[in-house]
Amino acid sequence: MSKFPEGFKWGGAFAAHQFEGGWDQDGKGPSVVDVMTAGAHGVPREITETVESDKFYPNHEAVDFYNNYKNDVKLFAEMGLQCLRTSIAWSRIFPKGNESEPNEAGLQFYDDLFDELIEHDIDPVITLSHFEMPLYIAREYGGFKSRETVDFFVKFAETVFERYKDKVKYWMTFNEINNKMDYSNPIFLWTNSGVSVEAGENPKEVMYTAGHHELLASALAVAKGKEINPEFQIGGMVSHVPIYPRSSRPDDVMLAEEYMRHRYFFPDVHVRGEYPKYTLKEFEREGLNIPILEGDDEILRNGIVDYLGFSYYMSTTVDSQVIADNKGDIVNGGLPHGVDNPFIKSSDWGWAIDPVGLRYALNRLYDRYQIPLFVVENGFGAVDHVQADGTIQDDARIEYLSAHIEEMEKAVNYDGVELIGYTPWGVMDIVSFTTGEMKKRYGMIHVDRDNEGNGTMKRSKKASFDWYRSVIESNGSEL
Ligand code: BGP
Repeated sequence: MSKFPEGFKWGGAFAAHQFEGGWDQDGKGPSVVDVMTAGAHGVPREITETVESDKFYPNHEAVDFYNNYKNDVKLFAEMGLQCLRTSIAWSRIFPKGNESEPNEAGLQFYDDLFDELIEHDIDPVITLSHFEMPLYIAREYGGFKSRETVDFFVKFAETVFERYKDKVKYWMTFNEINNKMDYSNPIFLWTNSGVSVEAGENPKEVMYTAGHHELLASALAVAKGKEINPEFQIGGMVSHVPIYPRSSRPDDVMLAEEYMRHRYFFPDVHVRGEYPKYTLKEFEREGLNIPILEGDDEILRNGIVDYLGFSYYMSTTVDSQVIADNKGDIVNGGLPHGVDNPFIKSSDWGWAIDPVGLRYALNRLYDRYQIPLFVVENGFGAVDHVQADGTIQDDARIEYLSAHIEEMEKAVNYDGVELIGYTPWGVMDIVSFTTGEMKKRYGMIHVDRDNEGNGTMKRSKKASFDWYRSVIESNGSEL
């Protein structure tokens, strides 16, 4: 018995910079992540001025998908993937970002990759920008602080829409466009928008300025894409971390609600084509000066998305009392200063494991937007142990994923949520985004590569590989 609707898409998700490697191959320019060093437990990644020879940059080689894609696609096909979400590295196509002509070798790589996928009955699902802005634009123009970057992005979008119009149907504009709401962490503004906050600048104003430009860029790209191929389905993509009140104390409930606006602002504009009232009030209240020009409202209205893709890894919990005691500022940073939820366990990286939260997220988002949803990231980042015989028994990952799929099934069949598909994160081990480590693994395919860049890059199947294949084969009924 099939548990999911016919045509439901089972797949896997990646980002170019986390698995391709080949950072300077075939004319690719450096991107914002190419100057990010590796982190480790408790040691944040560093953004360096240029590439320094005595430092290790894990994304430079990543897991070398760029040179191995044919073999990897074979494995994805064996796993039964029906779609593969990845991004087109912007700086492969426009190495500096402001050229008048694209880099043909970069375009050819994605032509070859998409052909290979299609030949194996795997549909490419493409994110235009997944933390891969050309470094030059970030350094010379201040990334999305500047309105000129909108034009650079739209040109890039138009180029790839035109080139792959017969190969790709599902697109997303910006990956996790809303995670820069946590602007107190420089990594999010840098990777999301190519932006650094300079002395004397108001970080929140900088964040909303970059955000406004990205929302315009997204809307213009949607409109352009529809002109190029009306069959395109172009979505927004957000990170969704539901925020629970710690108690039934009305202040806790209201606090959670207010925090949730930080998650909702970007998708509200993507889907409704206009700024929500609560944000306009915030601008007014705090005297924020955001360069919204005449005509921008029309651009936003004309570029609303067809569906909403989102990542779901965890929930978080807030307590109004804790905030009051710490004199915490609820508008400083988008992600709340969460407190422990006694009903939920966490991963080794402190990410709350909450499958019911996925059903809750699907319901909240569907109630709010009434458009199809796509779970384009979900997964369990963990340390894997290779046994003496080379096998990896990743039962905790299987347990995590099956519990989330079960809740997703309830959202579809019981709650009536319209869901396009499910692409768990990093079905093959890749570089972790937040930590830059290889130690934090999501894959069902193991890659022999360590935190320092040692290893043979050999691929091998974990226990979850066969498990996921049978989930797909049975359309979600064998978990
Ligand atoms: C999301 C990003 C991904 C990604 C994932 C897991 O925020 O879209 O790029 O890597 O989180 O995060 P991490 O790799 O840090 O565990």
